[in-house]
Amino acid sequence: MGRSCVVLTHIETFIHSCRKSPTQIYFRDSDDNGKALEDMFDNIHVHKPTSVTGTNMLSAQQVNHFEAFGFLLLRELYSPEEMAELSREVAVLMETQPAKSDGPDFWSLAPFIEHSTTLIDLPVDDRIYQPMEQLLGNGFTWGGSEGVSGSFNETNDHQWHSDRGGQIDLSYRRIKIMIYLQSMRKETGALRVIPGSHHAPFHTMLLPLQEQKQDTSAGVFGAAGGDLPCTTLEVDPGDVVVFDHYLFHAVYGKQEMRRYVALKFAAKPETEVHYEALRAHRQDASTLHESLRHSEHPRVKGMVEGLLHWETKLG
Ligand SMILES: O=C(O)CCC(=O)C(=O)O
Repeated sequence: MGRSCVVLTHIETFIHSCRKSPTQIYFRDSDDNGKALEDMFDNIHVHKPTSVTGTNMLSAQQVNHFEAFGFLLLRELYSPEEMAELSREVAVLMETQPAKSDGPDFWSLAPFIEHSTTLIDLPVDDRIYQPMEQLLGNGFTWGGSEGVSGSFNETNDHQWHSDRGGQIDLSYRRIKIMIYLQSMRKETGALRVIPGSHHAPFHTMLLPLQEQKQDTSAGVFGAAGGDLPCTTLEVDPGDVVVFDHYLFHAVYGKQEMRRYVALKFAAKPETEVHYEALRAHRQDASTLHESLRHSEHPRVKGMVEGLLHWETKLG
């Protein structure tokens, strides 16, 4: 029997259909009502809403938060079932794709989701696409993906850094999304961020951290990296972290089983300088996977056309 998806405003409208077939419900009402429905009917699964509008658009407050602090933590964006499926597919890719491996316990591949017929849908799904359109604007572009397992160093940390450190003068917004497959807390590998460090004056003051040695932070600020003031984005599977690529971030206490999928996006490249900035990080058209380059999906086409335009123009 097929599964139906019902968006609800009134309880009466769906009870009949629930009796007939397994039903997934996207509920706009309170969590209490959703729970009561699950209790009443075996074949109902209630999804918590990601926004009160019934869409995946960020609220004005979330947009303000991103602008001011440079990050968002979106809770329970994916259901446990979706995360189980995602984890399975990630594991398959990790077993079958040759990767850059810096050690027995480290595995990484970029591009990553481009190798999967299911994971490739992540960026066009409303839950990712709509927030990216809000934060990056029309014509935003695909910036590639990564799959990572384990730690690239023996200290199981990633010292403070910005992925686009020193390029702040470009004011060219680029975003990274982290989908972690394990729960993480402050001392066990959760991503730490320095709120507001994507703003030019603050960013510039932190640039000495870019050296990323074990004693860099102590040398610059008199405090070990693990003791710098920050916000820790503790996550459980299903949560999603969104951060500005200029933001300073770090990780301490990575655990043995630690995996994530990263999705990257950028604002529409308006100038040659923007495109060259993408090229410097292998986010230009030359790295576009064939399945994206030739996709007929309107959202994918929109996300690659800026790159293809500059490729034609500049080679
Ligand atoms: O391992 C993580 O959670 C963050 C990775 C990171 O800092 C980076 O890719 O720049």
